[in-house]
Amino acid sequence: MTPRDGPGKVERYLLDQMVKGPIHFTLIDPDKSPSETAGKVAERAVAEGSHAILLGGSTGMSPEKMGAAARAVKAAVPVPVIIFPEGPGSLSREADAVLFMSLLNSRRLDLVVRAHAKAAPAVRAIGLEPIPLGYIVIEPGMRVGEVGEVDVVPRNDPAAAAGYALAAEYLGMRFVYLEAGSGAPAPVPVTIVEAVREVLSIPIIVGGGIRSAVEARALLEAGANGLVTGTITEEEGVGSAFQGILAEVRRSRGG
Ligand code: 1GP
Repeated sequence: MTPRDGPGKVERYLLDQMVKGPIHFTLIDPDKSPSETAGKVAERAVAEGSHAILLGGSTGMSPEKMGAAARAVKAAVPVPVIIFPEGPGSLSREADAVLFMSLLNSRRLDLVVRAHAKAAPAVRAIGLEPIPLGYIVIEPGMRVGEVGEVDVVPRNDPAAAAGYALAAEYLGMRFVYLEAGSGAPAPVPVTIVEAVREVLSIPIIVGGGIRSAVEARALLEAGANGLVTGTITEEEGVGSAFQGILAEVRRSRGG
């Protein structure tokens, strides 16, 4: 056995940033934003203070498409480029890391662990940094809730969310992601973020349906360590709503 070195470079960057205050991830879908657009969106998002770029979102991603997007984003910005996978087809050595995530409340065993057993050797072979993460889908869940055959955590059941999150921490996962689903009409309820914060010592990332500064502030005050937005830049680019959300993140960081 060779002892591992612990968290990799990207994970250490995220944790170092999170110690200073909450951070923001810009999610870009390489299917909707071809590489040139992806590079431009990333550049403008990072200029507003976004801390990392997540690449992912659609089903049927190819390593070529992911690779082209990762290359374009890396050429445009100095922050980490992290794959938010929908399956093994999302993996590309051009990115810096991959959210190595288990969809904890899925009824599909492959999404809880089996796809991971197939993907792990490839992740190792191409030298992608895996970031161990428990992914918990909260009502309504949108497309990931359907495709992922998820038993969504009801919006009025913070205890259920806290149970999944604590199980993730006890299983050794190093981040928890609370997901309302891309394009959700409302983000994860603050009561759920508060309940998870209460029991967890690892960072909480929250995404899905965050469209305004008011929503961002409420989630940050509830204890989110990271916010993810995707739809907003797809629909409006880096406009006033995005800037408002980033202003809240900066404010929470004391800047
Ligand atoms: C989706 O949580 C992310 O996985 C982002 O959601 O597209 O609603 O911002 P939005």
